[in-house]
Amino acid sequence: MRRKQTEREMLMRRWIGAAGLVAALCVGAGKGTAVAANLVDPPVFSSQNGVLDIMMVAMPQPIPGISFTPPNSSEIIHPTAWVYQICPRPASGLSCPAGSLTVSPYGGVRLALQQGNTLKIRYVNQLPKLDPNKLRHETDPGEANLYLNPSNLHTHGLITPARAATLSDPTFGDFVYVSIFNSANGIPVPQSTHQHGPIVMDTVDYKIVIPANHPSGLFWFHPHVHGIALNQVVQGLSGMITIGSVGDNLHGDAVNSPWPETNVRHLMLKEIQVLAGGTVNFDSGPQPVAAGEVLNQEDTSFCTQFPATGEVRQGSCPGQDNSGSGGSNFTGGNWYMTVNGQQFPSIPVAEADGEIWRLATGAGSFSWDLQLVDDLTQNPMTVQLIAIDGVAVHLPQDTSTGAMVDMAGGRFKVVACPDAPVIGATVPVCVNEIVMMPSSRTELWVTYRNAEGRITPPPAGASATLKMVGLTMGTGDAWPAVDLAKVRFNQSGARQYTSNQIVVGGSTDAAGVYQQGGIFSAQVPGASAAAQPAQPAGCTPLPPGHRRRIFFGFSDVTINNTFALGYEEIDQNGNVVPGTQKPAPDQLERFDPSHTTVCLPLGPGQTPVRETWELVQLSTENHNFHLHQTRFRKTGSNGGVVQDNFLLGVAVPDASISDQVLNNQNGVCIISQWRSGHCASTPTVLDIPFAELGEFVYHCHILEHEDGGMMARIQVVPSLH
Ligand SMILES: [Cu+2]
Repeated sequence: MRRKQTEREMLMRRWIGAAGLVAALCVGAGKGTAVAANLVDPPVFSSQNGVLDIMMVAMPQPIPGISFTPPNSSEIIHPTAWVYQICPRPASGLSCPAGSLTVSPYGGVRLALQQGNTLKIRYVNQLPKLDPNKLRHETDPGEANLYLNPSNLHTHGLITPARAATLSDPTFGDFVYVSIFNSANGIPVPQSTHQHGPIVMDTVDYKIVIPANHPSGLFWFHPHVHGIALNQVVQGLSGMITIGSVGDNLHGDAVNSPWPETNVRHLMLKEIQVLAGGTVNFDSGPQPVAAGEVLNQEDTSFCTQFPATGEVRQGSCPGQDNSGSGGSNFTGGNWYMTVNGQQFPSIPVAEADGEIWRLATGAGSFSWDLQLVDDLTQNPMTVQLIAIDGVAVHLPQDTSTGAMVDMAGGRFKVVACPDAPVIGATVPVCVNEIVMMPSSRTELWVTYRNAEGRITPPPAGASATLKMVGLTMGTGDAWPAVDLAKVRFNQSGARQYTSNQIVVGGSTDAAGVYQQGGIFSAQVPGASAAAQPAQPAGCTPLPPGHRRRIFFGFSDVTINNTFALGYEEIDQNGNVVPGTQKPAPDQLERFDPSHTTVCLPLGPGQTPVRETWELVQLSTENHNFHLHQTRFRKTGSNGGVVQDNFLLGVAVPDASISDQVLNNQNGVCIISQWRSGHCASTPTVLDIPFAELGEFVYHCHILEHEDGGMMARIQVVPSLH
């Protein structure tokens, strides 16, 4: 049974834990075999006296937790990931000193912040130069420098300004348009079109102030340079951020006990394709690859989607030969799926009251469909859903099961919560299957439950397998099934927390952020009319009753990989406002960083603005919608499910245009076909508050699609009044 720790003890132990992780992984790697080690939480960097001041060096490093043996070889290869090496910021220089305060785990770290803190990061790019023939977007407009491997940082889900550096303040806020180049790779050539924004050599200082009224929750960070975000995230660059603590959004019995704060796990799911050698097909044609090389421009058909009869996949699936259908031969390679950088770890659940699991994904394009399958019955176990995308799932008691699923965009399968009466006018949400598209976060109460979902002491030897059960994205990618971890329920002793549901909700929950003083209600800090002497042309408030409509599809339906977005404004009667269509009527466009699609001022007195957006799917492949610097909810779900990525359904073209769809791998309609009823697709309608200034983006978070152009620029400016 795990010893309970006070918060103070946990703070003191965090650095020790960081050093311990590195040591544990090295022991396993030294034996040259996969070790079923217990899952270790990511190393934690906590703010001190209101500030977290660190250096993050993006750099290559072998993955100790993955031991790959190529075919016909006894050699053990630890594939090279790109990791963030992190340390407290040194007094000078651009490298972290050797020692226990410096960590660089492939599995990622957690930056633990509190409301009102300042996150200061000296970000250093030491990533290697790339082979242009192994990149997808080298010939796209403005992407000629991508082989130099520029990077930057986005703090996903944080509600903070998207601030560029100025002469008076050389630090950046959460600003994705800056590109940081490693000078060792050569000097980038400025582009005449599609220039991303500032080019900076080697290092940038970020200063991200967490508002005092920022919601508590689980967030994450990753690079966001358009055209190469997929490659960098897939090769390992991501980590977690937490604001506040789990208990901030729990109440009832839960806060009167040291549990659950002391029984929290953080699980970062990552996946990486490792090649056996030979040749692999890239957009440029077949290219030689080395044994152990990482394929960061992922091929979704690397493995068969489901294992053959009797095949066991523990943390990886074997590469298959696709050469018969014109693809690559991945035989001998492995696609690894890890938790905190560990391949198929054990997770002992020993606390009588169970544990809170906070899951994040460091995925580029990969979507997980997760179940915790009881090894004895082979049935998915019931867990209580605590939060999604860092927001407590606090639903009114009259919320129907169907409404829950609808509000959440089909992100989980709801089942009964036995013996869990309504407490405090909220209903618990129990689930036994969870879909996590790229950028999703999910928080769960995991404790042993029997086949009926009832909490009960586990029988001796009870265990379950955390499984990715396989997921197909409409007519798009088919992601493979792989077992991720073994969970052992060794729970004993008396329960201290005796309720059968955790009551979620708190001052910063879905409803709290809109109340007086909440981040979507209070005046926006730092905004003033004086700071904005003139509005950008056309930057006016959306008239009352009007909506913005975003189309998800292709800029050219005859060509694959031209992912794009369309835009129009519609009036209170649902009619298109003439002249608002971008780039033009019936057209979609690929991301152009020099082109602002949406601009809006804050409300009178520099207050947050709420808008209604409609998302229209034109593809028969799923996408998910993400908008920086805020979060959103489906209209009609007041106080309900709030999130920062939303799974879009798929378009259903009718027979008159099905040939066109069949001829296209991903399937897509054009806007006029949707208008004329030949492409059935119900808009997703979102209520979106804007409470931060700056220039940022909205996009599909499947990074293959984002890099391909399914992204657009948005700007929020101060009000003139
Ligand atoms: Cu997409």
